[in-house]
Amino acid sequence: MDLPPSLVYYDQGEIGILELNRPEKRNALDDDTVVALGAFFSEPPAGVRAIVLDAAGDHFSAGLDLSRVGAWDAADGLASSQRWHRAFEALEFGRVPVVAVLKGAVIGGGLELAAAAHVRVAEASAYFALPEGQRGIFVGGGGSVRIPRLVGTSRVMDMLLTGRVYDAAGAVELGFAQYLVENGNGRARALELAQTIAANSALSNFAVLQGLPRIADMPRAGGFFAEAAIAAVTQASPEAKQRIGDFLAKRAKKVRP
Ligand code: 1HE
Repeated sequence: MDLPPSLVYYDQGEIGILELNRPEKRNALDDDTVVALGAFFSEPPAGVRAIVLDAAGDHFSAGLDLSRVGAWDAADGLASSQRWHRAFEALEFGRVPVVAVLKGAVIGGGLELAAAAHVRVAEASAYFALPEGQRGIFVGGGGSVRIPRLVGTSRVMDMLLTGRVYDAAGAVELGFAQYLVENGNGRARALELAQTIAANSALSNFAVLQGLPRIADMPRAGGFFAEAAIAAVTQASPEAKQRIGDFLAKRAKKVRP
């Protein structure tokens, strides 16, 4: 796989691990990295059923690489933002569920990247901010679309206007991430979650990734119809027949608290 030095990929069987790898710049995201993320998630490695998105160093990502912005005119800024959009759409609407490990700075474009992942695990060190207002810019990586869907428009309004920073516990309570773990435990927890996800039917996971966010954007009638169509396709699959048969024959795990 052809990746820039700012990204490292390896797999552990069915679980892929993709690391942001520019810790000396706090994993600030330049366009090469963003384009490579898009290419990677457009065609994830064959055989991989879930991916853990982690980062080298103490910080997930300090967001947009601000050292590049000085040379941009409006056309460059538009092209860059749309590059981010394509890349993160490839992640969010990809074939493979992605579990992100968040620690240290989850800032600006770093939070936008995290918001495109499907499950987020926050270590206690993680902090979440959108300092765009202070930098004289606006979110450009899909943040105004995705982050309000996680935590509500009023919180994003406040973060952008006042630079408010949420710590990990507060962030998890509000929905920036779904899991809170102690420092150093994020990778292990994410791998555990990825393995659980990988054990699902691939068709169910695909239906969740493709269906859930789109249905959330639809009017009710369209949403119900889309849900019924996806439900019908999954229920008709041989794997569903097998899994449901296993439960009825008492061969499958029960749901326990
Ligand atoms: C960077 C970046 C960056 C660090 N672009 N180079 N994002 C921000 O406004 C966040 C800016 N960064 C920070 O507030 C801090 O760097 C951190 C809190 C993340 C980390 O602090 P610290 O003390 O650990 O590190 P540092 O010394 O500030 O940074 C280490 C190096 O990384 C340093 O470079 P050096 O050559 O002096 O060693 C920093 O300049 C560099 N660095 N962050 C470029 N972001 C699609 S639109 C999205 C819009 C946004 O993302 S806006 C938010 C941008």
